[in-house]
Amino acid sequence: MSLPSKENFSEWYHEVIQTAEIMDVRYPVKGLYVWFPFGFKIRQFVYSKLREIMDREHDEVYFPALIPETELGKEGEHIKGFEDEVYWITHGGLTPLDVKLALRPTSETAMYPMFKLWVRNHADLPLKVYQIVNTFRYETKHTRPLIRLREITSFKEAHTVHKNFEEAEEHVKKAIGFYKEFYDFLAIPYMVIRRPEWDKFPGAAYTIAFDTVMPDGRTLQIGTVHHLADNFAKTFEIKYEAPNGEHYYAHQTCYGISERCIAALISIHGDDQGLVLPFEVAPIQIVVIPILYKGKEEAVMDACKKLVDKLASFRVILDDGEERPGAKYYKWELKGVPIRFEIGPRDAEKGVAVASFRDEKKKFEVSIDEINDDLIWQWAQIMRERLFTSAANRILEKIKIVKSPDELKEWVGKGVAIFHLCNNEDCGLSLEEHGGSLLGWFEEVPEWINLDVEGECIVCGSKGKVAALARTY
Ligand code: A5A
Repeated sequence: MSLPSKENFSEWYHEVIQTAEIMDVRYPVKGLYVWFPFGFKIRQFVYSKLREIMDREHDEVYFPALIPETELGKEGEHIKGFEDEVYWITHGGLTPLDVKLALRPTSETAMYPMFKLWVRNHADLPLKVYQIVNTFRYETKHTRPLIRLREITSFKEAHTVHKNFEEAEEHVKKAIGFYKEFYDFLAIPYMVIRRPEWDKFPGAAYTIAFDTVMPDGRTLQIGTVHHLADNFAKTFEIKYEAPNGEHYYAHQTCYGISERCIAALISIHGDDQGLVLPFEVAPIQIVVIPILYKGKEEAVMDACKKLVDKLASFRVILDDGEERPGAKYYKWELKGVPIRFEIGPRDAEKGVAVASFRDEKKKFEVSIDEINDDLIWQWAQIMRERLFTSAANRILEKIKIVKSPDELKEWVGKGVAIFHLCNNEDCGLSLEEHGGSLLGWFEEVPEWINLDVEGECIVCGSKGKVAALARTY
């Protein structure tokens, strides 16, 4: 069975998730999905990179999944933002609970009462922790596997505590750097955008988001970094004693990434044949396919085995099954195997293999003697750069610089509109009337978008900065 064309992105996505065995969407609860073994392996490789980045500066922790109503409700803005989305546990068996327990929608209110106990003195700061856990949100917008879940299974949330606003702000910049490194590794182009006031994280001073552009022109928020100032510290009494003996409220940050990173990975690099995965995160990195002809089997199999032995440090498969080569190509293309080698009788004689990369259909010959780890890693690096460039080029087709609200109105629905906008709320809100959401203002305009930073607000003509508006997932 072949996949729908990626032109019909929504159908393509739904099919590829199921047939490439990422998620089984047949679980009988809305918004909850099952990871297949193959999908879970992708998750493992993607998240081990995220862990590696986090482990450099954070300690990993684990906080409980249940939060008492009394804690969840303490920070006014926070609970206002989440009250529609919380799942409640009201009973233990048949006994009603004295205090209702929330299934964590995120863990500020699980962690911060404990941070109050952990932070006493300036020497306890900065405190930097993270956890990778499941969280629950009763989402009312259309649910989709990996994109909008009611059980987010792979929620990486980091929480930090600092002496003052400035130090927390320095850390916000660092967190943005961590996320850039992560998405560069996945070859996913992103925009780093400061959300407007009305769209910041409930309880935050400000929110900076990573947005990418999906093949249908809608954006996907693939991570957020929040400066919490001392809002939660005041609520949860997180104070420290300074060297001068005075007590001060701490300032905090938090930042999160979910399995949306895998949704982006699949959607942005995939094609009509299926997954296209960067080498490092592919569960199978290399496949070797013998092209067998009667009487010449042994020489071909020997050459294949020799090659597979040389590639022992990678996740490599020798596919010597009964299927025809075409069926094998099809199967491994669907799974996104980055490098394929074929060896037929004449190749075996010459001591070469025919190589091809998943993202390029070109085949080329390479001498088996010349294949080694360095060469493969070189290819992996080149492939990542190629994936990034072609993703950025496709995304650019979905981005338009607009010079007026009318032009914006024309374009919304097709993709992302980029323009200059002042910081007057009315100007931003007036644009949302044309459909789509104001994503906010670029923290820095990425090189691949190539646009002047200064300009006049397309609504009122006063001084503006580069902003974006799009329909979002
Ligand atoms: N505590 C902070 C970090 C927090 O919860 N931030 S957040 O609400 O913005 O979520 C972090 C990231 O999780 C979002 O940027 C988004 O990429 C992802 N996310 C949020 N809701 C989701 C959902 N229902 N399904 C999948 N991913 C989701």
